[in-house]
Amino acid sequence: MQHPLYLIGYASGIAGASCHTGEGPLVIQKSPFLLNMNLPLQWKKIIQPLQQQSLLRDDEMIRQVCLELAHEVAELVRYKQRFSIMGGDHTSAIGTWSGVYDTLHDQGNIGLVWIDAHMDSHTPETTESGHIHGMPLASLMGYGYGTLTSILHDAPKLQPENVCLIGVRSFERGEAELLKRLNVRVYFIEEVKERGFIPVLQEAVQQVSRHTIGYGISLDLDSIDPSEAPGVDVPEKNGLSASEVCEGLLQVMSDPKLIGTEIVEFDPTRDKAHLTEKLIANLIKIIANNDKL
Ligand SMILES: [Mn+2]
Repeated sequence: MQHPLYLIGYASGIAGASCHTGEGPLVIQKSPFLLNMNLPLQWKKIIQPLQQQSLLRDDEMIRQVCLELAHEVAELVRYKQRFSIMGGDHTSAIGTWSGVYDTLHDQGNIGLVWIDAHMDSHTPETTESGHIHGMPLASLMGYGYGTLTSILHDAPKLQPENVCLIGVRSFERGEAELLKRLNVRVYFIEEVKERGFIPVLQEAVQQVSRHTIGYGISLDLDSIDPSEAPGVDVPEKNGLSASEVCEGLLQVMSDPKLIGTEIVEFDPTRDKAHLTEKLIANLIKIIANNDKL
C-alpha cells in the first residue's frame, strides 16, 4: 500500500501584508477539488496562532507557531514520512526547515530551492514594509530576529551555497545585497524565461544537492503568474507558467534526496474562480503520487 503524504497546515498570516493567508490551509483542507482526487493524504495538524496574544510582538507570535511546526516536521522526518506544508504566509519556512535541520543536522547539511517572486531575505534593519514574511530566508541563514534564527537550535539552518532562488522579479536593495554578499545563486525571472523553468530547476536541484544529504522545495505561489495564481498575498506580474512549474516538480518528485515540500502564500480572499485553489490541488496531487521517500 502506498504511504500517505502527510500535510501540515500553517494557518498563520501574521507576517503578511494582509492576514488572509492564514485562511489558506483551512480552505485547502475542505476543497472539493482536492477531496475529489482521492489522494493518499493525511492531515497531521493545522497549526494556528493562539488567541489573546496582544502582549506579544509579531516576531514572538511567529516564533510560537514556527516552533510548533518545527516539532511536527522534525517528527515526520525522524520517521522518514513524506510531508508537504500548506501555508499560510512564508514564515512557515522558518519552522519547516528548522524542523528538518533538527532531525538531520547530525548527518550533514540540507539544501533548499526557494521558488518565489521575491527574495524574502530582509532583516529588521533592511525591511521597508516591516512584514516578516519578507525575512524567512535570511532567518534560516542566521540573519534577523534572534527569536526566529534560534528555533530549536541557535544556529544557521542553511548554508548559503546550498540555497537557490528561482523566479525573482521584485526585491529591494538591502536583501539583494545580503544575497550577493553571501554568494547565493539567484535565478531571476529573465534568466528563467530565457532558459525555461525545467532546466533551471534541474540545475538548482543539482547545486543544492551537491554538498548536502538532501534538500527541500519551498514554493511561494506568487512565483507563478497572477493570471494563473491570483490568490496570493503579494502578486507580481510576469511570473512563471503554472504548467511548467507542475512539470518541473513532477520531474524532481522521484528524487530520493528530496526531503519535503512547502506551498505557501495562498490568500483565498483574492482567488478568482478557484484558479489558485485548483492549482494547489494539482500540485498536491503531483507530490502525493510521486514522492518516493
Ligand atoms: Mn515568499
